[in-house]
Amino acid sequence: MTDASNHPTEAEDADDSAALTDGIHVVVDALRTHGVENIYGVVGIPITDLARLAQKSGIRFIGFRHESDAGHAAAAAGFLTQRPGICLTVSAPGFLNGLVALANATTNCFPMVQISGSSERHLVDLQRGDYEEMDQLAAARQFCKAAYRVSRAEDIGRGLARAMRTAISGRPGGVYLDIPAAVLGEVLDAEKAAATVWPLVDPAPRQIPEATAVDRAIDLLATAERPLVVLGKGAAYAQADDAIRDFIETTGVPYVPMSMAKGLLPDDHPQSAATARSLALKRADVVMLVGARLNWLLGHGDAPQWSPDAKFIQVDIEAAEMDSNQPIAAPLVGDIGSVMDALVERSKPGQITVADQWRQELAGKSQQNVARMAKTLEAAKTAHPMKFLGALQAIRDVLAENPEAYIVNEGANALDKARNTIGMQVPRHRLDSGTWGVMGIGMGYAIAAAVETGKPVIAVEGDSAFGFSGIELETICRYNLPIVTVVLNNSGVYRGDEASTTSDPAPTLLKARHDLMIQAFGGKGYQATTPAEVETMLREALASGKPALIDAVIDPSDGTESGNIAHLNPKGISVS
Ligand code: ADP
Ligand code: TPW
Repeated sequence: MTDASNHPTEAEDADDSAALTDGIHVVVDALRTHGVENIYGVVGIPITDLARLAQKSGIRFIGFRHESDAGHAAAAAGFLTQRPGICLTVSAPGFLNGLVALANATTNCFPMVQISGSSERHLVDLQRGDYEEMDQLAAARQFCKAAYRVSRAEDIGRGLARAMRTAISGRPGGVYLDIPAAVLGEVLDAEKAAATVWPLVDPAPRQIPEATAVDRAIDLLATAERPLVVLGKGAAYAQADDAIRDFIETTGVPYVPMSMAKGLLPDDHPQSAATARSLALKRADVVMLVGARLNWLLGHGDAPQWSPDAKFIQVDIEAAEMDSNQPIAAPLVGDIGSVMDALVERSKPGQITVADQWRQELAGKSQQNVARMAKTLEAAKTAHPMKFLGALQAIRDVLAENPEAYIVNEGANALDKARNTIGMQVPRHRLDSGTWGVMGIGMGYAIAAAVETGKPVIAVEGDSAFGFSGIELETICRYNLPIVTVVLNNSGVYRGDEASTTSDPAPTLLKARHDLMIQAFGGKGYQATTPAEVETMLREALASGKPALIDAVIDPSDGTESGNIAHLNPKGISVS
């Protein structure tokens, strides 16, 4: 109905606006339909209103200082929840900053979706020099599991459905979703738009292994004299904790956990061969890999780290992973929960046994290693200046009082030593540098762990590692998250006692007061010079439930270059 002057009446005005929507609204609708609770990102053109609307609709938007950190947070959220973590970035530089995290998530098999705004297609494609111009889709493709672009607002629902399903199904990974500014601004009929958004049915279906494949693996394990299970972070991700424990305990097979699989069974479990790891790998004759790849972290399965006669069983959702390094005698393709259930169901009682001799061999070596380590640990408790192991034992003891707390860990020595010193009691409570050995995950992972679980987090950081994401202390304080960052400060990338050969300083670090950094943002800063101080301060900081940072001053001469992986440095002509 119109009035005499042919202008719409007020009622018609209201009807019209109710009947229209735009790309931004459809994106938020789709995110809500997929049950997204948190978005990690950095705002700017063209996604600021998208972040605002998401927040208004009840989704929590965690605004970061750098997209790489936001991306790492989304990846960690994916690992912890089995739902793709969402990272939102602006065009070109913001997109590229996020891409490191998307690639890292893909490498680690964590489900995540990076949604990025992008500039005007008709300008980008002719390289006419638009604001933040870049062919983002082409750039992203090689760094993630899949990359998609939505070119019409009516395809937003489809694009999100496709991105979410791809990220989470099969081997999880990172997916890129490009949404040009023009699509975000496109106006469309609200009713028609609503029909373009749909939820996913069974996005990560169980994948049941073939009975013959299960029997083949059981038969091989039954012939083993020295069987071994290796648990990887895929096993942690799978959330099949009971099935894994059931299989390990009913068969009695010893196991070693990869770093992020620690806590799947408590680290003091009698079947853990972690303290006899080298011997276990070298002597095992049948090895069952559960959600762990035979990549560099496991010496590619090669001798002499492994027995040249070892036979491998591999449990993995990705069929193409089989034989990537060693012949796999018994591939078990399926999801870990279904495979472990099938193994328990199909093995006859007593069919898989473990000889006392093997158990004793491992236990003997373990006792030897633990006794030798005990002396080093004891000495570190009183050493001054403080050693890594002094501070780490203090953290270990406080964590034992707070097993629900999450550990995030990066650095070189700070990573190797913390992994071995800090025992985990609970599954999926340790997040670290992972498959790439990447620095910079620290604050992002810590923020995601706190946001997704509401539980306290202890970020154990090398001082160099911390610097990659340290500015996110501001984010931690802004959202008042229960994160205690402990900087193991030996004033160096690796060691801190390197002298310069020129007038410029050595390429390491200053003796810095990281505790003052958090004070700038309103958090609590501590400086600790003894293990006893680390312990008291950490206990107090955790109890407060508020952001804190402990700068733990470590002997600059403690630690080695590259930590445990110094052998990977190329050997040419000596520089020193
Ligand atoms: P780690 O570094 O701890 O050894 P990796 O990252 O190398 O572990 O291996 C993880 C493996 O787990 C990947 O090959 C991945 O395909 C697999 N995976 C992830 N989720 C599942 C699942 N639900 N079921 C089976 N395999 C899975
Ligand atoms: C994105 C190379 C590996 S470990 C490390 C660097 C720079 C820091 C080691 O010093 P830190 O630890 O953290 O003080 P510590 O305990 O040994 O003193 N850039 C990226 N990733 C990696 N892995 C590097 C550089 C590196």
